[in-house]
Amino acid sequence: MRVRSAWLEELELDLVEPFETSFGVERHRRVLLLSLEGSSGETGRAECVAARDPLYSSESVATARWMIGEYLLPDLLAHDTADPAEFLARVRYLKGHPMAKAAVEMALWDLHARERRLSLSAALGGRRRRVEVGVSVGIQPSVDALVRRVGDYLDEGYRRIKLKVRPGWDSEPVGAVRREYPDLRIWVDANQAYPPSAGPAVARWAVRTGVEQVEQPFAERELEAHARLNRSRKFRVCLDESVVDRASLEEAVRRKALSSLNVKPGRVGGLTASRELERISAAAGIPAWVGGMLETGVGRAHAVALATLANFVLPADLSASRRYYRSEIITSPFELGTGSTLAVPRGPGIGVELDERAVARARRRSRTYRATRS
Ligand code: OSB
Ligand code: MG
Repeated sequence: MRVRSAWLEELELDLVEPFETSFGVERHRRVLLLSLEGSSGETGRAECVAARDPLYSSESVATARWMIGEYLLPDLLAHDTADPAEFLARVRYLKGHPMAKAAVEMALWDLHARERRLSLSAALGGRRRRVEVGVSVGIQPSVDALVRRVGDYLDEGYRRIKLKVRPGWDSEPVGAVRREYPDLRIWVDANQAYPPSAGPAVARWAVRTGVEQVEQPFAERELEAHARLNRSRKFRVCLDESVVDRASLEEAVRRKALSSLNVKPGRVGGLTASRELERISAAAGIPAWVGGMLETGVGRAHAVALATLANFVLPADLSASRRYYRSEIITSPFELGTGSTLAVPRGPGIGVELDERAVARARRRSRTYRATRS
């Protein structure tokens, strides 16, 4: 592949409602949207999942814009690149910044698949035509509001609900949802908010309220605390932030710190890394699922394609477009289908096209980069 030019746009999009987690509230998202035009005339796209502030991870929109613009695109535009893996190998000397690298790598996957007239799912080796999904519900102003919100999502057809929790917002709201919906599959996600000493209390309310899975209750490095909680075996312990690459997953497996794995392609450095994590989790007998970072339709299309791989057996955090933004930036928004599923786009690459008017309305800055070699 030869990338002839690239453009990096920064969009501002309003969420349909605030999304509150243990680390903060998001009302809008700044999204970096990257387009790579190949000498073939095809264009590959991806978005960067970094948020405006470094609360969920150390990266931010500003650090990703800098990394992509100052290092990754100049490298890409100065070389021919056989495939995304070759690009990754070339930028390995640059430390860290997996979200920035993922944006470029994923746009290359889209371009590569489009040039080969393959859907991204097929290019990755995926099999499913629909992927099962759930919905992630933020912390609400009151327990009543939460129960109502969950009810609305169930009416829309979601069958698995993930509740964001933190100390002070856990056993009571989760218990209230359980009382209202005795058979519901309830997962919880704390985004590292509990100290290891809270493990026994977390286990007690999780069992009492019939929680199926507890995601990332403790800090990223607290593998031992996760392993201790995982011994209860009455619910799965899922790792999200703790797994950043192959080595961290292998260590977590060795220490029995997880019984479920959340793979977010935009967080772990892209689709090549995600596929590797899928393979390792499969070999270890650990069920995996694809997580979300409030992506637009572009990032959602990448994630949906990834979720067609064999070991993504648990429902993904990839909901319908209307759950996220007031205005979607793709022409065919994702809709929830029967059995709480999203259809996998069949067209070349990520299989979705930009709604240029919506992008123009959301655009706050934009920069073009051109090939430097002859
Ligand atoms: O921890 O899974 C998380 C969103 C932003 C940052 C972290 C997380 C999330 C979600 C959103 O839970 C899931 C989605 O995109 O639907
Ligand atoms: Mg999470």
